[in-house]
Amino acid sequence: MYRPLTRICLGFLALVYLSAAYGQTGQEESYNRKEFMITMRDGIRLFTVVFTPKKQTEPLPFLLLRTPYGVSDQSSPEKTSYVKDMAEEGYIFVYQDIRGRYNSEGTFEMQRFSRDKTDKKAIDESTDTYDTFDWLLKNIPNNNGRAGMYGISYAGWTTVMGAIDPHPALKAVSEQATPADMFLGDDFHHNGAFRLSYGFEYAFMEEAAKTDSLFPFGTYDTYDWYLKLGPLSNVNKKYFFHKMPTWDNFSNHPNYDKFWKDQALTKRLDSPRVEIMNVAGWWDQEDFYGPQKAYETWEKSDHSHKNYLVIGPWNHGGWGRSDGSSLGRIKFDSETGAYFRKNIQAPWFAYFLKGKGDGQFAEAITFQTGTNSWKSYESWPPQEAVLKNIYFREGGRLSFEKPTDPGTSASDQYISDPAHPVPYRNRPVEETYGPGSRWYTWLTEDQRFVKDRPDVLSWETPPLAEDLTVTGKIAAQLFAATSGSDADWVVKLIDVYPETYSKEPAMAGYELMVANDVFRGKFRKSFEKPEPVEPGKVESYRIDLHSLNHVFQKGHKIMVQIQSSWFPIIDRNPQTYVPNIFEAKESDFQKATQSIYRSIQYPSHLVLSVMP
Ligand code: PG9
Repeated sequence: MYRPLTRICLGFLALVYLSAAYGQTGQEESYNRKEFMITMRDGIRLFTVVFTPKKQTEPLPFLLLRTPYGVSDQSSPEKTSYVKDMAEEGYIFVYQDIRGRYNSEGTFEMQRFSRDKTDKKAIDESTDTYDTFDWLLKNIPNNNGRAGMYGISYAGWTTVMGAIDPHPALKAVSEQATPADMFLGDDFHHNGAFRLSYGFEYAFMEEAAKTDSLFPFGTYDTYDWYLKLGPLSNVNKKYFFHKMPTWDNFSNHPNYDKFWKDQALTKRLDSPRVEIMNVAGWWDQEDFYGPQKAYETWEKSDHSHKNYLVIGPWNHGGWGRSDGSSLGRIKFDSETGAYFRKNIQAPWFAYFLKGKGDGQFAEAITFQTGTNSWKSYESWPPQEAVLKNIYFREGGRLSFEKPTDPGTSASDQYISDPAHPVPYRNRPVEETYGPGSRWYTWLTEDQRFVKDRPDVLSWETPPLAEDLTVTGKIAAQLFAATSGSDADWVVKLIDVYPETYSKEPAMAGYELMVANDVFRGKFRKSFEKPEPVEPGKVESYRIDLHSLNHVFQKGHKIMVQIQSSWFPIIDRNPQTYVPNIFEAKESDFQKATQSIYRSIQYPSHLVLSVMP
């Protein structure tokens, strides 16, 4: 979730109220604030806050953000780091509560489906956006007839919804961390594996009430709570009682069926109708897949060059809220968030909405980690990258040389026990959005915390003799067997810092995950029609690790880790095939022996896009 302001702390709200007129600095604000209830075509009214510059000298464009997280305490644009640079330039900033949330009327529907266009009375997020612009153009004076939209995550997704069926005034949008597919790669599932802690807590947060609320765990380390929960069917039996529609949708749609496909962006996007800047973060813990998929999908029919991509070294929404000079313990040598806001986001909107500047924007700008530098590309992924396989070898080695063992049995094993799942981050696993939560930086955590677990396998190269630049798509090709009839495979690509690291001695030996994902075995042939895994049979698993722009520097090592649980972000696979894990029984959860093969016949490897 990305919210410009956190609402959990009531004392903070009081402060916001007091500072509404004068801002936190005590200086008078340079924007006027007005609230409106804007009527949609079906009579439902949406709560909207409009900020106009106090000293407006020319007609200005609108910049609209639509969110489920509440806009009434939105501070003045020039005091909001996310849009401060644009506020100085002058826009009419508009914030709106979407249908059914906070002060808006109507019913909230999680990622509302697109309307049936044959029904003239039907509504969806696109019509709500359209009706809002229609009203704004007529009722907010001194506008220049042009509009933009932007927003992170849910507000990135509402931005996409505004752009697929745009009002004629809408000229440019920046979707940032939009989810694209909730079964394949974003908040709720990855490759069919259910994101338990996120799905459970988010469904409660959005659907228990009209305003956000945290689930009352009563346990600080939610790892224990989720383990004691037992089978997922206990959620409705003990806590939700079928009152959270999103949870019921998870349970009723365990496979990639029409529900997920109709919701996915690949089904909803055609050619770009307005200028679009897609923005993603390399360590986005929620929607890393989405913006890349949105860019890729639009790119297929981007005949008039309207589609752009930016990826930086950020967590979910990090480009909006922080200076971006570091994430967790990882430093980037410059203020990457501030750079994005000032030198990418602001000029981009200024050109398309105000006609300022030369309009020379690179197709793709991605931050290269390792060297810590911004790079521009004419296409993404860059065409000059060459695919290179890096193989799992005997003795825990990782090598560009293929395995030489002819046997079919050359493999490494571990036992995966659903009663002792591998934590996805160092415990305590605080409630996702709870006090003191380290959710926001977990993807950058030092992976040494699990390295010595017997159910986590690692393979690594010797220290590199020279830099290796990986830019573009990457994937894992596993050949694996299980003694059970279903299994999860978690793959992590890790940059291991040198044992002596003079640049930052405390980072010596740090194991930084630079790519990862999980794959639920029963979907290996089809996400629509899962099939049990045959116990003991070596199966092929192709696992998309998305993309990367990272330099493994000379003296660093490349490591791959494999494990079969990542708890509680991913629910425990029972390791016994069940058609619907939401209906699994306690007795379905069984230990299994997992084998990862590394032979001539079954050469497990990662496919890297290496720059020549
Ligand atoms: N990741 C959040 C979300 C977006 C869309 C649907 C469900 C969750 C968010 O940050 O808004």
